[in-house]
Amino acid sequence: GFLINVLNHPQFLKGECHTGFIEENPDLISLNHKSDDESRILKFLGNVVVNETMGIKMQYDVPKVPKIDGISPRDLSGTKQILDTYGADGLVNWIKDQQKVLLTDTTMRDAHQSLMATRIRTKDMIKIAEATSVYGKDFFSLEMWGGATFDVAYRFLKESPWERLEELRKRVPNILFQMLIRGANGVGYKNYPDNVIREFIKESAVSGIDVFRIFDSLNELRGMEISIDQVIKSGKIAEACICYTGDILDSSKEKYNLNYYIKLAKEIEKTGAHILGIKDMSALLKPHAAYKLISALKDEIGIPIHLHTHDTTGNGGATVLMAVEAGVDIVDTAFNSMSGLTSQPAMNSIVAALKNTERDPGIDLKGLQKISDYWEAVRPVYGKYESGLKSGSAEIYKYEIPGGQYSNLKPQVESFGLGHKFTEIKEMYKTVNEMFGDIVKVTPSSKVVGDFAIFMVQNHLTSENIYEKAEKMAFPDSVVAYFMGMIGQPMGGFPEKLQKLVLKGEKPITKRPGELLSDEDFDNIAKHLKDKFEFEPTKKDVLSYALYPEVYEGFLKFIAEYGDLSRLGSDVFFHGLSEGEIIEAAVAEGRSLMIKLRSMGKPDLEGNRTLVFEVNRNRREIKVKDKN
Ligand code: 3PY
Ligand code: ZN
Repeated sequence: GFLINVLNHPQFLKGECHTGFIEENPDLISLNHKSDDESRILKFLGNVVVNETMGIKMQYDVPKVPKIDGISPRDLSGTKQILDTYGADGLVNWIKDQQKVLLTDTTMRDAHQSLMATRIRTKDMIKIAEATSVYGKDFFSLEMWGGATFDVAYRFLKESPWERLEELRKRVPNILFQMLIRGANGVGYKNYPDNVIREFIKESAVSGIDVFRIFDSLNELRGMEISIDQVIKSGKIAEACICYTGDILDSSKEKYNLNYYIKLAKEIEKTGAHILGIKDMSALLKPHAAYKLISALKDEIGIPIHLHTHDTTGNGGATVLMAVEAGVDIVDTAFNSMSGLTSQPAMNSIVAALKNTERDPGIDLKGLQKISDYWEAVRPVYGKYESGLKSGSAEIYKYEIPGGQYSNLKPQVESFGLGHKFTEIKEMYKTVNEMFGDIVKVTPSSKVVGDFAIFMVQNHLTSENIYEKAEKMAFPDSVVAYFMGMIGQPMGGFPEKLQKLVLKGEKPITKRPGELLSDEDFDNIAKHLKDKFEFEPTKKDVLSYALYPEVYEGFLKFIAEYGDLSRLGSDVFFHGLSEGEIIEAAVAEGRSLMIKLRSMGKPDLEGNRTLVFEVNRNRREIKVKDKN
């Protein structure tokens, strides 16, 4: 350890070692690492206990991992082998040859993004990965990356999304991995320079992503073109989306009618995209509209169609079945215990419904049940992130709020002290959409509308009084960026009067933002990280910083302070331990500590509490500041 540490030290690598080098860098001595692990984890646990749980913790069952009966995922041949052997075009041809409807499981991405604020940790995914590769061997793909998972992994879970991808890839060699990328907004909330998008796609492909579902939050083709081009160049599958909004069954709504979608789909096909995605993020695609839309698209385009919807209204299953009837090639579903409400429609139920029909997906239900049972047992640990929604809501047709945003809006609204005004904010979301000229609402345009709605309610603004009352007010950053044209141009343009009010004299852009943003200097980022955090950053580290500078630095600081907690059980990570409880804390590869919380003292005059632990039977005392 010691020699390796010295050899990898940035100062050593730069040839800056003088005689005081080792004294100045005590962290080099790996003997210290052992006790460091211990102090860091106690500091983390102490903080959870004192400032979050007060030592009160429910009992959580350990989720049972189903046996795979001696089957090795390595021996299975699935869609991944088709892509790797025959290439993107070969895979597309294979899709077209299928009579059955193909399934994507979204459990590890959109399902938990939409049900529990994206909080599922890598550890809980890895445990079920091999069983998923066996019992889900006939899936088209697993959507398990992208969207909000990248940000949340670093920001809240303090783990690397790249490691998640790579660890899952090792365990699931047979099924295509799919991610959601927001076109020029990457996995973020703003447009990034073109070279960031290109390098991010390249690196994601190398780490294991096969299918890139690409969309633009305003349905602008030019916001997707760089991504589509790079995915094709990387030899992977480009699934480009139309984001569905409005209601094609309602002839009084003219802006987003059937012709609008057909025109967009044809343009998408011309880009060379392999698959057309229909992204129904807010569950607005009613069952008969799905039939109408997909039947029409099947007549108009030749590439396969992949439907993504949510069950927010309770009609999601019906929408999927009508789409299947109309000839859709692939549909998104989630294991039953992770489905429904703001998540995707229920996979097991859809598989059962299609048994003995022409488009039977041909998947064994007993195996699916085992995986679903696992996730059911995982969920309680994440209970505090669930929305509390108990039933589907037909109101969503009126509000047009995406699944992920809907479940997140309540806590967001509460954090502004406006919890009692939730209904008012939903109404305002609708009003803001009208003020904006009726736009497509999906990350990040949905966030702009949400931020604006909260701002309006907070400041007692209405669509009438805003032009006078808000003349001197600074609008939220996301709103200013939107009206500057920094996430693109909405169909029909910006409402001029509102744009002037928000921009206060600044001149908006009409070009594609990527044409104006200068390329990111990756070498400069690498140097910055190396100097500040004293490690050799990889391309992935540099990209993480390029996408989320503050979040990524926060992650590095957290790891330095508390250690790598990715191996810790989720019950301990989220709920600490109760007085008297003994836990086994895995702190490093092959290294665990037996930790018991013996007692928690009362706050002293400075507000510190003394916690007494036992670590591998040795008494350890620490002081933790009580922030309450
Ligand atoms: C995302 O962009 O994360 C979404 O899931 C949008 O629907
Ligand atoms: Zn979605």
